[in-house]
Amino acid sequence: MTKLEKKIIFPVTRIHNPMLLEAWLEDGEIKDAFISDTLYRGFEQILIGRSAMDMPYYTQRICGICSSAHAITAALAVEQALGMHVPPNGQLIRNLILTGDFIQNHLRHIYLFTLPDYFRGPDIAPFVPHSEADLRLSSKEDTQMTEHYFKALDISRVAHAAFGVFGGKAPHGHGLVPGGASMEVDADKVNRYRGYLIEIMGFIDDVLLPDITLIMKRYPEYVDLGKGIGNYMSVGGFPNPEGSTLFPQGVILQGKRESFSEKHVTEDVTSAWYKPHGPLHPMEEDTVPDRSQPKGYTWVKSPRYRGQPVEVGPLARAIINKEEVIGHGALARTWARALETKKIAKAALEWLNRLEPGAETLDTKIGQDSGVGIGLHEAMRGTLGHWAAVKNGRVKHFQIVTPSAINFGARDETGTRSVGETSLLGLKIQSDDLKEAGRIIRSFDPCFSCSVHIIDGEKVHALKIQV
Ligand code: NFE
Ligand code: MG
Repeated sequence: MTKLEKKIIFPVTRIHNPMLLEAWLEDGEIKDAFISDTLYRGFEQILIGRSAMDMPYYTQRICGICSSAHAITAALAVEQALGMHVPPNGQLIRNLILTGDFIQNHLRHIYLFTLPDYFRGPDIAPFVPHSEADLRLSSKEDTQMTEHYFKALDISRVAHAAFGVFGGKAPHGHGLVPGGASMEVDADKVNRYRGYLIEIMGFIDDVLLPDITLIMKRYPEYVDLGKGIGNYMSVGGFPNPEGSTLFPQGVILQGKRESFSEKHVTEDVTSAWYKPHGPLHPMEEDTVPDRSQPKGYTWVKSPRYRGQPVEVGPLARAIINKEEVIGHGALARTWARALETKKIAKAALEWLNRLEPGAETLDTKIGQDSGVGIGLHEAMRGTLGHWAAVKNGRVKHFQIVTPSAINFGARDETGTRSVGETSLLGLKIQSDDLKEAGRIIRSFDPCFSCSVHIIDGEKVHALKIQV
């Protein structure tokens, strides 16, 4: 029998962050994979006892790249708990804040974190040292992709500026609060936002979509390599004032569609470093760290929907929305993310046109000072949920389930792997640095994010640094 060989990528992504992949290979094929978050943060405990009205501000600090997704989700939870209502203008402004944040996220993810796996940058920072494995673009295309990499940085900054028009600043804006949006609408803000959006839309059509098309042409097998398990979920998002939403809500389990109910969401901690409990609804569970758990290998819990792992993100949203998708693997996710960028930008132009200068954006009236609220909104990487109990205006219980936890949580009490771990099984590895696995994991846009070196887990020394 061949001995399994252990290989580690750490960290996996190209922003800061503590995501680790432990892959077990036999004859160059991944037989098993463990994905671990090596950092404990404890946000859910930090929130206890604080003013519910501050939740959009606190929870945004969970992350620098999906901050407004936490703001909206926390605001929804608090509004439900306290009986608050958002005026139509406030709803539109929130969508516009989120739009800026989604677009900067999608552009940065695609250009800064994904594409460097597929093209050769120049011999300057941040492209050196780089992996030479399996690069298929011509040198002219490499040069063009490098130019687009830097242009994408510029345009993602423009998207942040759009976020800032109604958010006050980015990331961690001030403009999205329980009851609506704190900024008023005037012609100057609308015009500034529109200018940013038009510049972004030009980049999407002229650069982003052709670039991903080229990558799919050169790496066709990656459109389907790294498939999930056929379970998809979206809780919806970007509501219009009359109630329809740009993003759909729904679930597909083993090919069958059903409507979403938050009652079916559970988390267990069998393989995570927490005080043990079986599958529990977020209103029932706690978060008690315990690094000594024998089966633990990560700080990420195991979110499940009706006991099953699901995939979330732009590809899941497209599938739930019955849009045609190009495949189900790594580059299909990236293509869905690119198309979604265009879809949101287009919708934002309409939201902008519907804003009413001078009309109310915020309603601070509260119905009661205690209650329970569930905020659900799609974030950049997929489904985000905040479950809150509020007593006398203060947070009594707060549980957050993030998209990266859903895609990459620990294996559960039945030993079932997340979609992220499963997507690597059977993958053939030819590179020294597990580039094939990196391409697949990064296609989910994991937010254990960040940089750049690969280590050998046995000898624990750096093998390679790549950007
Ligand atoms: Ni830090 Fe986030 C998103 C949330 S975590 S990026 O999108 O919520 O997956
Ligand atoms: Mg949580």
